[in-house]
Amino acid sequence: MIEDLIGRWDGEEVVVRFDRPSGTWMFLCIHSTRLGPAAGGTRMKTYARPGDALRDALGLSAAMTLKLAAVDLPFGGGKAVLDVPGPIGGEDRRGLLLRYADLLRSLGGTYRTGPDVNTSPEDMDVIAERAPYVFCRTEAAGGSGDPGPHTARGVFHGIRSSIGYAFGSDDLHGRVILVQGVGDVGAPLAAYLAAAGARVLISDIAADRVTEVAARIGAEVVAPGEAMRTECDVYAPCALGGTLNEETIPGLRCRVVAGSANNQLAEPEDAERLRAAGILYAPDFLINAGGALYALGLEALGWTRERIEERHEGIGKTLVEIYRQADAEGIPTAAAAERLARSRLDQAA
Ligand code: PPY
Repeated sequence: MIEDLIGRWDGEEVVVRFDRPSGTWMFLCIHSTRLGPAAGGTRMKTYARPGDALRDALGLSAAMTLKLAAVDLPFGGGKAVLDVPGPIGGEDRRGLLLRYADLLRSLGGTYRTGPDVNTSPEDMDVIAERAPYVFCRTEAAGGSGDPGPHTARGVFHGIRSSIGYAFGSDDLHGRVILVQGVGDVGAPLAAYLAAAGARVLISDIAADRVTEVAARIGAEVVAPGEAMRTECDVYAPCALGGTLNEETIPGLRCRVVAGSANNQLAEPEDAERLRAAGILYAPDFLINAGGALYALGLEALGWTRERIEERHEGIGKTLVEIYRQADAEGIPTAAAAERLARSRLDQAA
């Protein structure tokens, strides 16, 4: 299984460690350093089998390469997955993170990390005790803090531009937008959309969270099992990836798919399935680059907040260029966005 997974992957390096004290498999995937050191978050999650964690890390690292190239950042793509046997907190979590930090330090800066699903700026503070290659520490510790709301900002601009392209006006008043997953990115996104006048529908498997967000921003709640079949203008997947597949795409009742989740397509063919269904798809690795623009811009490139907001607006502008190219050539939007990213990678070669 491992040889198949890594054999089919086109990245540079995989580092595997089994952490005996916690029973955690660590997979650090350095997909590309062509544009600069590999950057991407560290995900903590429990998988059925370690091979599933490796598959996730390999795919997520490749998406980081496309993301950072698509928005022209001088970084390559990487991702790490910590496949924990179950929820881990307190001193056990701290011990795991410190041992992970030792491994990260041993790579000498080839891979630089940050938060992802189930890791926080506080976790980054712990890692930074032992390794210098960490973005998004807490602001109290001198880092850029939680990138989630900034990813949401980029997605917000991306949704507005996508609506403008699909409907001829980017006014959000009266537009129905379904945000699936109201966590670290989905909740601030839903708030931005509601403030701009959209009618926001939200769903989440965590009932307490969805109730709280709905009351706070004035959104309507949709049952998790209904989300993908609900009629709306925009479906915004903001939870885990893979929701767009052969089974779900025919049931979609939206004009646009534009959300923050990484690796939304279960397989590459789903890009063509969306196109054939007349659904405008905002390529995930482009629309969700706002967190990377924020963290790397602020911490590595010395950008001001104004410059970051401009780059977040730029995500929307780039999407429209991609849509025009894809329509003119009759190709999926994901193919057009990949071509943009690959042209930057080829230039650097
Ligand atoms: C992502 O966009 O999925 C990231 O992992 C963003 C990121 C990039 C670099 C450091 C931390 C997080």
